[in-house]
Amino acid sequence: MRFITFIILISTLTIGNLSSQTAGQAYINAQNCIGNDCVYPGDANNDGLVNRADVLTLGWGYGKTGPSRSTAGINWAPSYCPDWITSTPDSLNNKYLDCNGDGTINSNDLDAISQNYSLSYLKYEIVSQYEGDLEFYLELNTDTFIEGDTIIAKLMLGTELNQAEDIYGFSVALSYPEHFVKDDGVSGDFMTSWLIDNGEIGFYRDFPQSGVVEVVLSRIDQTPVSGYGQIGEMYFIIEDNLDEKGFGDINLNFSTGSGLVSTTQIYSLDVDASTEVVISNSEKPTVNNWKPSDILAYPTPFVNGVYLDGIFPLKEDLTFHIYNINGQEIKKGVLKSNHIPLEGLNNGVYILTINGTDMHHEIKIIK
Ligand SMILES: [Ca+2]
Ligand SMILES: [Ca+2]
Repeated sequence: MRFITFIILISTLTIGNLSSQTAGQAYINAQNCIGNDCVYPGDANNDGLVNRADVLTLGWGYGKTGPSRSTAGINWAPSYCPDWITSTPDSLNNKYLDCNGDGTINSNDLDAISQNYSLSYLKYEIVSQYEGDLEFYLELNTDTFIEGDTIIAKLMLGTELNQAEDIYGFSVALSYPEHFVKDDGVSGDFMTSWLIDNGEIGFYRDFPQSGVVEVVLSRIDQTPVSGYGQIGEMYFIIEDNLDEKGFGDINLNFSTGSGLVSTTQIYSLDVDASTEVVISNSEKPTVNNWKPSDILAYPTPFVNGVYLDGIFPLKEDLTFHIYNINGQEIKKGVLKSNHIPLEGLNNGVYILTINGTDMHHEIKIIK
């Protein structure tokens, strides 16, 4: 017979009154923990790995409060926290969701996830497969780009005929052609989204070496929603000197894989959407071969003027005219830089025209 003796040494724990769980209450002498009870800062779903599933999990407990462990900090180390009185829909204690340990679950907890992203300890559970029918696809702003342009990839979830039902959060890994995207050239915006209202949990993590960006969006009101269309958009700035990469049209692929969907639990999801763009490096734009899509005026709406993109360097003198919606000319001049000052205009819609020897281009601008 063999005897195995487990000896567990526990330092003296001085734990506060567990029945009064208020935000901001620190358990200064309670830093030790055992096994599954330990909180790792950023591992919101307590599966042993910090990744985008933790961002989705955060959304479930958003706004909830409980005992803090604020003396523990957010560095990757286990720390003790008494159980909170609240749990997630799939019965995980909310103490794990308070990633920075300040006693409140909110967007500040993304800092701990971001700092500890990809760190793990040995404990990773397989996520079960989503059985529903969920359509996801990418929509690019145009299919041809030149160097220095920004590609906008709209993330589209659900279609009019096949709406996404009862969704609380969504994540996808998006592959992009890293050799043609500038370093630090990836960013995102989640303010236009049927899935999330205010962008508080809109998160992305870029892996520029491998050309993958992981995108996560989660609601924060404990209420799943149904809908279809845009849930967010990602921006990719194309390298501004493609000469080194050779001339000619190059087909570039944007594709997705490895999704996660959050309902009342987190499921893995097969996502297979890809779309192709052409980067043209054979034909630099000149005044003679502009396409309407080359010329952009921004911002819209503008405040004190607009900037132009896509027509410089100028090959000839160009004039501009501004008309109001009734066709009356408001201003005109010679284009000297990429900025047209437009102070003092009333709010409304205007038409900007740019004129050269054999071109006439109109852009609608809004103040
Ligand atoms: Ca985790
Ligand atoms: Ca927190």
